[in-house]
Amino acid sequence: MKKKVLLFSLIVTALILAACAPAAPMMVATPGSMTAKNPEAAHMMEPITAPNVQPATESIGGKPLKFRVENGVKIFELTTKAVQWNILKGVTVTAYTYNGTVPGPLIHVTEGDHVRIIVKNELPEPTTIHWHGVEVPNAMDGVPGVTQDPIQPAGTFTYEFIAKPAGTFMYHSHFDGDVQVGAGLYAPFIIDPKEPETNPPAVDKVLMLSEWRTKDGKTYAAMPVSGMEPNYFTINGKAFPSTETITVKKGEIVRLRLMGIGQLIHPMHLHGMPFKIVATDGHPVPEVAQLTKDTISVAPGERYDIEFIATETGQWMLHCHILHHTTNDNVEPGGLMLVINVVE
Ligand SMILES: [Cu+2]
Repeated sequence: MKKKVLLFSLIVTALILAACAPAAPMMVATPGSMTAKNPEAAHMMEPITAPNVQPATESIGGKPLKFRVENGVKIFELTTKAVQWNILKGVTVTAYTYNGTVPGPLIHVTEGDHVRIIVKNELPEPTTIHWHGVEVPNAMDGVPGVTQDPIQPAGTFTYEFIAKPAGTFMYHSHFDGDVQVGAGLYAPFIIDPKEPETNPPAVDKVLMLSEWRTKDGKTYAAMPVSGMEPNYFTINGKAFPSTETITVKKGEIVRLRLMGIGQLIHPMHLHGMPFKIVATDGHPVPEVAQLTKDTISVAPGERYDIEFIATETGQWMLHCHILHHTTNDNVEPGGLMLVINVVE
């Protein structure tokens, strides 16, 4: 009798467990993801397009964004829009931008500043902005479907927060990020410390690393996916030799703020002079812990502030050491290279 009861309870337990288990794996959407418009092709496979895309009116991205002050609040205005962006002589991409440039304009503030950023969306699709690494209130974090509704085409949204901590940060789209960020919706965000630096570098540059895919006059969001691989690689929206040459006087301190905003890792190598890693992801590295290196791998989302003294005159290369990334559409030299010109 006892055996029968035991067998019966075992069967009941098994039935309950079977009923509770899901019949098929649950589909969990990535926050902010969007269903492909064309079920035959994932959204990332579609070219970047927008009606009446015009050539960019500016040729250099990442310039400081002007602001106005009202009642102690620094007010910045951003407009997301598509433009034709030149990455190299004879090579133009269709880019999604902040204010018409790649990268978008630099937001440069001081720790503790009250900032308000008014975003107007002139893209043909929704968007949001995430303040990458900045310690913002949750409602300002820019994740569609989680912390806010997407900003619809022709819509606006106002972000407001106290800028903290001091350091090297970025802002970028968080809506269809695999497409929109690759298409150009990224920019630097620098928060200076409240106490000015005692020995600021003579040269202080942001270098945002990213990738592009352009074929037959169409632009696609580059990604490490078969058929979507990049064929151009850019520093601040430009491929070598269209990248900026950084000129510095012998003996001066150079700070480079490397930012990985593409979808590939880039081991950036400096010729001629070693550097120290003085900040990681915006946070200062104590002096005793600062590694001396000549190559630093910058992964997507990471920032490294590196500093060196320009001790040797000459034209010194800074380039990615995945050497395919120093090509333009498979032709060397190109891509992630720039010259640091140390003069007397
Ligand atoms: Cu690389």
